[in-house]
Amino acid sequence: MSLSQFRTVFKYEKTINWFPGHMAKGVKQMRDQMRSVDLIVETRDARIPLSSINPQFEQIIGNKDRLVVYNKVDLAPPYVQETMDRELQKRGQQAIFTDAMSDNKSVKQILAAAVERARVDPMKFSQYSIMVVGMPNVGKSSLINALRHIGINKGKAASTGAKPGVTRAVSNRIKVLQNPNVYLVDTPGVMMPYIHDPETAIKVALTGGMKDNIADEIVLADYLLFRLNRLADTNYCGVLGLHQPTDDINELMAALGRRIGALRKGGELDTDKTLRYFLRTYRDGMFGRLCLDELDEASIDEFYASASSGHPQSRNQEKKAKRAAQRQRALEKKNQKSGHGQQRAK
Ligand SMILES: Nc1nc2c(ncn2[C@@H]2O[C@H](COP(=O)(O)OP(=O)(O)OP(=O)(O)O)[C@@H](O)[C@H]2O)c(=O)[nH]1
Ligand SMILES: [Mg+2]
Repeated sequence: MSLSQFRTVFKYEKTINWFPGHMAKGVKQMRDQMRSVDLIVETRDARIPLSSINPQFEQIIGNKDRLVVYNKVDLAPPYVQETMDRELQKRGQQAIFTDAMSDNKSVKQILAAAVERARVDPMKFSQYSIMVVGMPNVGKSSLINALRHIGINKGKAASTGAKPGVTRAVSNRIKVLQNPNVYLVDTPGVMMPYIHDPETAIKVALTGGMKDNIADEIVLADYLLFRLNRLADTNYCGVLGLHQPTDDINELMAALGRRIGALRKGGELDTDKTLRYFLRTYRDGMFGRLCLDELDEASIDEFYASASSGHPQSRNQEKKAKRAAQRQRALEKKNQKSGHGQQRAK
């Protein structure tokens, strides 16, 4: 079968949501501290430039001065920068594109933007405060560490990790520059309380914004395969040692499992191990620089129109999801009290 005969739509109806207690608490802390902050650095993931926009931040940030940072540009194709720069400018927002791990020059632009703003107001020169917000795992804490290293040559001040939900609460002020004195506040990654579109949730989970056990790993893998084929990017065959592209995730798993030796006793395929290998290979950027969102003008306009409409048709579902999140938090509390913390749905 050739690529032209492969699926053109991904059929998946189930919504995936993740809004644990520390996020609700984090939102409250952010709101409480908003007054004392001069600038919000809203961080997004360049691999999903639209799906990593959390509309909840619009309410939290309000009219506060904002800088949009697209991080992980090293994993995204260059056209993301060009397109989103243009689209954000149209909407009166300033965007910076960074690689927090290995490109100091890109990160330095955040300091330059802060210095420019702090110089305008002598009152702000002695203390300019920035709050870094964004969805889980987009690289907020890594950016803060990189800024501190660049600005005052000091070591790591914020915990980072490859899993979402590493930062659990709003941090104390972290100094990143002297004269003007610039301080940053780290915040926990915050997911939308309810994700209306199942495909958006899959993209967020695939890029590491949700724990893998919240989403169904086989669905993530199947979606990834669907996307790679849609992009006509068959690079994955070479990387995984497959003879030809396939549209069937089970076929891919079987071939890959055999190739990496992920077999249980009796020669049965170890699906979990094979799935993890496939997802990790993607997340490490081994399939190349990929964007999971459609970035043609019509799709972007549709995204913004739908975000501003507030999805009225889904209000009931949203209420239901909120109640489910409340129940989940109550259960978490109960488990913690009875010493079964490890069973929490994180
Ligand atoms: N390739 C790449 N990886 C990055 C970049 N920035 C951060 N990371 C990695 O992404 C993962 C998440 O980074 P964190 O800084 O912990 O992300 P966070 O947004 O603070 O996450 P939470 O605290 O869980 O919300 C880590 O494994 C980082 O090494 C980047 O620009 N490029
Ligand atoms: Mg963090």
